[in-house]
Amino acid sequence: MINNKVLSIILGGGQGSRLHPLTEKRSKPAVPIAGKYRLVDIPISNCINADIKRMFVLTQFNSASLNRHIKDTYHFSFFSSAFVDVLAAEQTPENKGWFQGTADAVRQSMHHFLRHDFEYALILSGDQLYQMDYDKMIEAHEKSGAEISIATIPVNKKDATSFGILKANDESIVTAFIEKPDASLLPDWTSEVSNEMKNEGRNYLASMGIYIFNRDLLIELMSDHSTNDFGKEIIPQSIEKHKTLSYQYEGYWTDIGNIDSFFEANIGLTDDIPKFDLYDKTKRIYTHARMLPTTKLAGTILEKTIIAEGCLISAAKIEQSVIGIRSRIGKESTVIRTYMMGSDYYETLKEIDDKKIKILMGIGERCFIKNAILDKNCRIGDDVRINGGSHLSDTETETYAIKDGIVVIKNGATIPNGFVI
Ligand code: ADQ
Ligand code: ADP
Repeated sequence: MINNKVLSIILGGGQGSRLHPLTEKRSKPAVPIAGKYRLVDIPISNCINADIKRMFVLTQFNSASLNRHIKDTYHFSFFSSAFVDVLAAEQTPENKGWFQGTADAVRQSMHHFLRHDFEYALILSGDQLYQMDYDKMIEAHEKSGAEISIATIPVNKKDATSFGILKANDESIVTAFIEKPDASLLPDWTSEVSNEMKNEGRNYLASMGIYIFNRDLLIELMSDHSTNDFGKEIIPQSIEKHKTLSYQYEGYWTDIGNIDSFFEANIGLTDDIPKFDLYDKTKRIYTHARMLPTTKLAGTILEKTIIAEGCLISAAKIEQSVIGIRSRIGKESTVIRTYMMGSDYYETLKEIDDKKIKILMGIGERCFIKNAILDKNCRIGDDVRINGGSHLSDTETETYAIKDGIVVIKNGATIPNGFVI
């Protein structure tokens, strides 16, 4: 079977802080999405759905929540060769402990990969929301006789400057590549695309940062220590020397590497027909099976909202929001366009009755919360008003940050009664 030839390498995030403050206490793959999942569940589930069952997750540091999540979620049979292993940057005398870039992350971990039999390395990003059949890409790679394949997607002019843009010939072989071109260069980089894409103004072929490398070529490329990054160095330097296939994809795919795109991707799940389909049983997204009780609601008007398991909700109204596991929301509160990640545990009735906890986990009573992300285990007091939007400028305090008008309440932060943002 083709997929036994594949080893998957998931790039779990660099030193970059684009998702800060969500990555303040955890590594990027562990960031919670869609109310009950973690970012890393997306590429892992896509691999499992394609029957690729050997995966490495490369991360800058081994956060407790990432390890616990992987250990508690992905159990494979004792008789299976399947595994998900987390590899963190290791500090050595020559290396100060960070991966210098995506290629450096792969290079430093090569000795782990080479212990396994594989013909193709499938390199994936850890911060994208999409459901893709990797098997079809692997088949196309094998059939073309290419040494490298890049998954590509048509994008519009506005987005083109944030991606690697390429050109391909009639056989879909890549003939030119430029990483994140300056807007002034764009006129030279348009491609022939389908009428549907043309009508949407998507005339540029972008790299999705998803690559297949033949094993021998990857070993050769990684032995050159002068390169640190796939997009900036390896891909542009390779296309002339090694046959590189553009595998075009036109389904839903979005980069969720910054607060704004992360927020919109989550809120997008509340659309009538979300572009990312969590309800397609042929493309399941897996996560930790927590055995939580059902959600209990009392007197709440709900409009376009998704609510995960184990919540206790007495809010007045929740609109266009994603409410994560074990969330508690008090009476007469209103929550609009908000991603509440939920809590890692419940406070016991005894703790609550003893009045030892001044502000309970979750959202208190009579609050108004709009355009916000509430990280896990937050404590929002009573009568709190958080009104995110473009009228707010970027700022950061000990308990919250504002980025692009979105108010992010930090993990475990307490917002006192009556506080206004
Ligand atoms: P970017 O997403 O800007 O562009 P990069 O920051 O290198 O590229 O991230 C790629 C993936 O690797 C992300 O998932 C990131 O979290 C992870 N990553 C980054 N540095 C890492 C490190 N040191 N260790 C481990 N993981 C790391 C890339 C390509 C573009 C392409 C876009 C598509 O360079 O050509 O268009 O992806 O999103
Ligand atoms: P997830 O997959 O999101 O980590 P879990 O349902 O596994 O979700 O819960 C998260 C973790 O929180 C569990 O490992 C649980 O042991 C831990 N936890 C439970 N009670 C507490 C507590 N009082 N304080 C901090 N963490 C706790």
